[in-house]
Amino acid sequence: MRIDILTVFPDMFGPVLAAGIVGKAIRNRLADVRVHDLREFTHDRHRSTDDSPFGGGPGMVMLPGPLFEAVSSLGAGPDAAVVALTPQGRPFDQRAAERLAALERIVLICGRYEGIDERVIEQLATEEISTGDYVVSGGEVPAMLIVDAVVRLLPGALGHSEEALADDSHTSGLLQHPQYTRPADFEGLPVPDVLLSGNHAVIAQWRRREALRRTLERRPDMLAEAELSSEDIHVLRALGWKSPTPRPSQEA
Ligand code: 9D3
Repeated sequence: MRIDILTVFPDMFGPVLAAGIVGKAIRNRLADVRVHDLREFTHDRHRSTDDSPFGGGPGMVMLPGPLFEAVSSLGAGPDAAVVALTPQGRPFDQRAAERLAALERIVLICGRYEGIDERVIEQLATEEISTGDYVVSGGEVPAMLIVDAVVRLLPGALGHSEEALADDSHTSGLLQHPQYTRPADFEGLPVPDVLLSGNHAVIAQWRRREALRRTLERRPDMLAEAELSSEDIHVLRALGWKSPTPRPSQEA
């Protein structure tokens, strides 16, 4: 897969693209990630990438010129996703990562300033994505997040032991249980006894219960979609879960 990133801060990406699973996938040529400085597609003396908004108001808006020229220069075909990263986009999730990972090419346009000229969104972008409901300074960190989530899904990107874990959390639909490693007593803080018992059935039962407990506590919304056994539902009810029942509709 090839990923092109358009940004006014190309220097932000180096270490992120070199480290860990993403770095390895790039070195192994599973992913070809290219970062492009938008200033290379300007022609004025100041190499401007932004200007004031028509209609007035605070802040600056990304110019369409450099973005149109940059996307044009990439020669991406009709199957490529051209993603504008903006706070107005659809929220990014694992399903979106899977969809993008199935493509041969994606282009990530990193928004900066108060926003991107809407003609870029309408004419150039095939979709608009936000990584979540918080404010960051631009689309660069969101782009890194998307590259990471997508590249690790490429066939061969994960090692065998990582692959074994890939069916976790967001695929099984529950949060992960707590993890512990040595020492069994860290400065008076013990590991739960059950994990030292060697009884794998009891350990599995404890972990499932902890996963259910945490999911109920932190992400009760996930329980509606999770694959739950009747034993799971028993445990959840004992923990105070009120399974959402369909509401009688008020329509005629
Ligand atoms: C004044 C209103 N602000 C919107 C909440 C303006 C604004 C904030 C932050 C405009 C741009 C930005 C920069 N952020 C992004 O470009 C961005 C982003 C984000 O802030 N959160 C989550 N995902 C993304 S993707 C791009």
